[in-house]
Amino acid sequence: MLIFHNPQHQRHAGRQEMFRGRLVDCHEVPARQEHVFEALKRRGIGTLQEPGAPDMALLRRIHAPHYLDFLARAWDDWIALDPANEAVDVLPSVWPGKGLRYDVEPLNFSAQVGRYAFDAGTPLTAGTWAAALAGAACATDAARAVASGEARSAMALTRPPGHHAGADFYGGYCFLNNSALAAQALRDAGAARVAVLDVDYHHGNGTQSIFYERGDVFTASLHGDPRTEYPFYLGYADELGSGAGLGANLNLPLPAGTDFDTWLQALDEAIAAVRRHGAEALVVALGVDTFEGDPISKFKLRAEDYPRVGERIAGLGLPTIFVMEGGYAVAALGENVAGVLEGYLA
Ligand code: Q9C
Ligand code: ZN
Repeated sequence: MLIFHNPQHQRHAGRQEMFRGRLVDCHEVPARQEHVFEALKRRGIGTLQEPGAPDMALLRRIHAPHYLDFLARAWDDWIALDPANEAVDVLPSVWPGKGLRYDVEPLNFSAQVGRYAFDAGTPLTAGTWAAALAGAACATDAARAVASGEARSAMALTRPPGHHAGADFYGGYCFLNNSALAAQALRDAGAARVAVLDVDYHHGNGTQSIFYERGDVFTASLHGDPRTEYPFYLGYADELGSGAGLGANLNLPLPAGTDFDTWLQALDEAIAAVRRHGAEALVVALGVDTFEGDPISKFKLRAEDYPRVGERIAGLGLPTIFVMEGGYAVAALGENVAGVLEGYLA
């Protein structure tokens, strides 16, 4: 297994996120990737590799060019408003919701931020664009290494995560949709049908929305029931895809408190659906915020459960790309991610 790790990830280091009416320290921190990196190295899992340059043409097919332009200039625009802004990260405070216009780009910077960000929990920092781009390169290179036959499986070990980011929006700590980029790269390399299996605690709303009208990329997500869990406004079982994509989206919402036995039944259901779809390659959006010790999530998976997750995924027998998503029990991240990969490789 090739592991493409993001050498730029530390440049994205948000200071504060809005959480229940207060600014609190970010959950999505650089130490997350360091713990996974060290665990993989220590256990000798895979071959660690750095990514090449990002493929901007591929990025522009998954994300709207005007959105990418905004991300690229956002920090400079923020500092141009006031050099003292250096001390604060960019967070939105106003949005084009409820009867307001989404189709016009206001000149006001805060208004622009609100047009692209769907929550106030995702700080944009000085190095966010550089880190997100290198992360996208990890996902693309991982997909291409597997598609070319160089490796049977690969992992994109990156942060920031990606599955909440859509064609023209960010949120949920995500800016560029790494899993979607990997899926598109697999399609471009010749796989007629691919699947994205999202096992993060949170619904992969960005990935779902990117592929919602496409039949060639099957999206399946098991996650905390959005009636009570973030991202709240998407991820329900009646979202089946539309047009050519009708039947190519599967949501399996599960109640808070779900334990491994119940979760595993949902995983098996998603895996059976991936098989029925006829996918020739698989992207796993690998969040381990399903862990019982996760500070912002409510499932009950234990460390010893993760190898069995990897084993089940291996049972599909598909060329597979793992893409790092969430997981906020920072000290346990290494063991839990390593567990999935070891179970997969066993
Ligand atoms: N009161 C990922 O795992 N904050 N993103 C939730 C709930 C957002 C998680 C606050 C959680 C986003 C990639
Ligand atoms: Zn998550």
